[in-house]
Amino acid sequence: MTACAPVVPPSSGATVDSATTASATTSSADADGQRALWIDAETIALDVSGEAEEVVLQAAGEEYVLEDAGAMTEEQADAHRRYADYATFTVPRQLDVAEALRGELAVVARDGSGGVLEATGVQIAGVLDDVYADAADEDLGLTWKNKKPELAVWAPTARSVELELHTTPDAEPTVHRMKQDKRTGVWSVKGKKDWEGQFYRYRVEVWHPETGQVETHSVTDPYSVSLAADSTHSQIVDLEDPALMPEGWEGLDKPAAVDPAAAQIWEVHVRDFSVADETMPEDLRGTYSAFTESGSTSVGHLEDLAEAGLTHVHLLPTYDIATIPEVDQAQPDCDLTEFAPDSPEQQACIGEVRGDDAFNWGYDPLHFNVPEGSYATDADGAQRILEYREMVMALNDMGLRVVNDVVYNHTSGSGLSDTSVFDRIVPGYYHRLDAEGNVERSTCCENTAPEHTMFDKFIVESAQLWAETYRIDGMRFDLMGHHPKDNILAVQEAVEEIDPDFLLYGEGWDFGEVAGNAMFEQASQLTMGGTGVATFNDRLRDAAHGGGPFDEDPRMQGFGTGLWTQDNGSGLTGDEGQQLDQLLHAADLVRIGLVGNLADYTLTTAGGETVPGSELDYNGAPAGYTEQPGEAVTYVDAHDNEILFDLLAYKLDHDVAGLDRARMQSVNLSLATLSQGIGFVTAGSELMRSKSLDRDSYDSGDWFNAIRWQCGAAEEFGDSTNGFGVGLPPAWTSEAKWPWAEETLNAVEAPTCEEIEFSRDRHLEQLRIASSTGAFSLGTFEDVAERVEFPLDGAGEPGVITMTIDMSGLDDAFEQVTVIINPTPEPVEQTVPERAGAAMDLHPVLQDSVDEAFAEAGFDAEAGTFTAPARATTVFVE
Ligand SMILES: [Ca+2]
Ligand SMILES: [Ca+2]
Repeated sequence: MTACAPVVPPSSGATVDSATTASATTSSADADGQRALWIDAETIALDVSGEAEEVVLQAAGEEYVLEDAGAMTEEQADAHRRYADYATFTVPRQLDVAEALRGELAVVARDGSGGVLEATGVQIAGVLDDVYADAADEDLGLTWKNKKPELAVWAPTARSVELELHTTPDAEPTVHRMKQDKRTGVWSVKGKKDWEGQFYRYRVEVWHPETGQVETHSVTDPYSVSLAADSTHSQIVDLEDPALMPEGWEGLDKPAAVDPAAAQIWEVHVRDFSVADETMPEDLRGTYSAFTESGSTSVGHLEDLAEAGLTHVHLLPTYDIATIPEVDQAQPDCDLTEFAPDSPEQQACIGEVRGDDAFNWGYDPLHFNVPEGSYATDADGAQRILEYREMVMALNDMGLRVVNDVVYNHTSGSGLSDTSVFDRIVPGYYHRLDAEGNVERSTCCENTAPEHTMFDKFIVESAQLWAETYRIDGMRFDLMGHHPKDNILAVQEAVEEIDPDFLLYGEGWDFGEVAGNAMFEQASQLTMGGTGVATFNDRLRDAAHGGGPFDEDPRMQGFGTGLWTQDNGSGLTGDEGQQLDQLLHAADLVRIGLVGNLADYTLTTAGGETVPGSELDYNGAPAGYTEQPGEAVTYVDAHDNEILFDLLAYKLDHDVAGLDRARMQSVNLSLATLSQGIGFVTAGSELMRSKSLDRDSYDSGDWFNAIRWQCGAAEEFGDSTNGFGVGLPPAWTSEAKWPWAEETLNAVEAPTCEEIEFSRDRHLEQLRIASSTGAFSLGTFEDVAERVEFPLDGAGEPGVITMTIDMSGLDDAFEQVTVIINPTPEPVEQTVPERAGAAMDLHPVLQDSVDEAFAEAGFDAEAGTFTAPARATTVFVE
């Protein structure tokens, strides 16, 4: 559920100088926290009950008596839902609001005898949005006019802002005045032609609540488009410069549009993709440029996937990341290949250097509009821009569209920290504060506030920049439920102007301070239906797995892991009767998942009830919540939590071995690939990729993360075929699971190279089946409701799903499609009387399957009986 992990500050490559000067201002005796909210130019809200006789604002060394304005208006209460019961007070007209906002503020409430009831600081986001509303229409960051750069930064509370210009990052800067527009709070400077290529920072003098003092610091530009290595300085670069565009970029033929319901996504980390590929030139391993190396094993595999029907490559974060040093990266100081499969040594050795090594997932944004430098062959400056575009172009040329994982819901730092960019320019504005004035951290990190005008604007413009200047084809919003729905819809409108087929999806989880629409209407699973923005579908995922990602004991079984049909002896699922009940409910959840979790799709449950998806229970929430099938991202694994092979290692009975383990991999992946929703698979699961049971590999180094392309033959990566048994998973995320990990690493064998090839071939077959017909991407609620049926409902063989798709009149490929999903250890017969007399055949792809078990598949036309092999998804067509 959480997409990010605790951030380890980089020990090298601090981004900016720390505060250089500070001067005391008038201080308000004993004021603590920031519990007063200045919500618009005239109004301050405060949690005081009736006994306050006098409430005053202390600003600029003066005290102003506030007039009691009673309860919040309805509009105010809606805009500030968490504080709807606060009292409001009117700010006197003689107060110079702009001036007051440049210094320390305190609100003091006193009772009738002068006793202090409350003395606290003031949150100012609301008043800034009101007073400087016009800033929303300004161009910020770097713009070019007649080949001359202009720089603009919004800093309404700053006392001064100057531009420090450096010919190189190490050179002494020349300092240039910036002019403030008092109406918008924007400071700007017009540059000369020869500023191009130079480096800069803003020298900001601003009162900061963290120290209660005026601080002067040099800060990079949040709107940076290029950076020096390790993000020490922003760089003045024209993204339209032809030197930063690969040959053919302007005339690039984008792949044809794909309906979301037909999208097949492969989620990959830039470094994992190629760092262990020995056929990749060494200097390109782990880089953007690796994707351009046709002829390498990794790219050849991607070409095979594309040819079979993969449509999108989803890249884990590629904006400027705070936690990967871009130069001088540390290496583990030991021979990782020499330790035992269940040893704690590997993770211990990686743990020593993990803060400084080249690996992190990257859920710790530093600059949102610049590609990360460590993935470029030269981290210093604009080379990364060119190489990023070359990557996009290479993927597009394979017919693959590119999706960026974007993490606007938090930043790496806030306050005065070295990784704080926004908050050193407009302190207290860009992050979401709690009632005390502390930054909310429910995302794991410093939660941002997209509900504030200027961060909403930033996100929309950032998305536009990636869509327009990097020509990406989609975005995945990390913890999208932490954004207002309006913010995501504004992004959608903006990117669709650039590309009407831009794909948008995100994590629509509902938790933290925003949960239940507590602050605004969120962009969550239950609110995004009908928008065309998809959300990850945890319902099918959990039903297939059994249990949930946060179980203490990882052995709980589900639909795809042997529940009831091959018990693993963990004792977690009760007696046989209880197991059967759980299995039947899990199968119901998988069925609604196969149709894209449509709220209004009607199905008959195992209990015999006929209900719409919205009334099927998922842990107390509605299982069905979408309006259109393409609004569900259907998946059984992702970068978060155990990868599929490891999940199966924990959950499947240990006796499942050899090809049967590969078959279980494929039958689970088929749930994503052959669903009506968006199909989503994490890279390498088709190759039985393992992370040695690591459930959160965000900082586990290349060793636990890399895709092992040479099946145990890449020297530096040891002899594990797939990454299984390369040590106990890292203690910093997985130590609590070590007892089970140790047992599992010893009891389960890593797959053979032949089994891995088998798994890959089976996945390619399933992609080919999905792309051979429109049957698995009908695209609309109406077609799905009319054409997809589960004729045996919950009443067939327990743990087996039979699905029919009526394609008459829809495509040239087939009239009828019947799918038997059978993760059980036995072959099954499923009789569908309606199909009696039909001429159903095994799908042509399966007639040539690498799995000889499909030879046993068959159809008895007289009775309408399908025979399907064990541990397989069998597709019949007419
Ligand atoms: Ca970086
Ligand atoms: Ca690291």
